[in-house]
Amino acid sequence: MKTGAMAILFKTLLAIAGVGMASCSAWAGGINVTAHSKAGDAMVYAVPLDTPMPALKSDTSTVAQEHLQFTPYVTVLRTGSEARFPNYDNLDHHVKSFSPVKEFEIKPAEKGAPPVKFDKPGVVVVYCLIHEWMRAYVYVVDTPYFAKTEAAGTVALDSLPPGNYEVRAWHPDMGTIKPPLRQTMKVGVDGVQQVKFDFDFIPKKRKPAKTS
Ligand SMILES: [Cu+2]
Repeated sequence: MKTGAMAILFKTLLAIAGVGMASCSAWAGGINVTAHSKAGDAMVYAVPLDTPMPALKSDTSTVAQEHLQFTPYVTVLRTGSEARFPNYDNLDHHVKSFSPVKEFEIKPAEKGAPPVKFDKPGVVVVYCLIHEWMRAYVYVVDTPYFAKTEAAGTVALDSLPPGNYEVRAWHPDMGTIKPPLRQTMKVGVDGVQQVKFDFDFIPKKRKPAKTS
């Protein structure tokens, strides 16, 4: 079915427009990123090639189990960060990842389970062993500069220090084997950058949350 979707070459255009914000500060050029595509939930991240990486901020993400779905569907976080998986439903869920990047399990009885630390980069697929349709993606990246496209296809990466970056884009529908699309770009203190990514698939429509 994936090959079926591939047969129709659907060019999803992800355009990244960098707009310098030289007035903000001397060191942080910063860029605004705009993605024009039907691929919501695409992850876009910029890996600095020649500027030092800022220190890791302790920042805990939340992937809730709510209305028999994981919310959000995709989460991007920096290597070394943590995520909680609270259950907001009045019934049991059984959270499980088999991914080599981070294998973990939160059993139904574990209320208030501690956050899970993601210490390796890569894709983590999270399932519920009770409700087979429930699925979430945690995408762990070695950079603090990341964002996720909204349903409308827009995304913003702010405060990139000037320098050279490898900008990468990945979407859950690419599967866990395919590497992200990548391009290098130079970010200055001003000026406009354009990066385009062509996804050669149609993003799948996800089923709405179940209510019973
Ligand atoms: Cu469940």
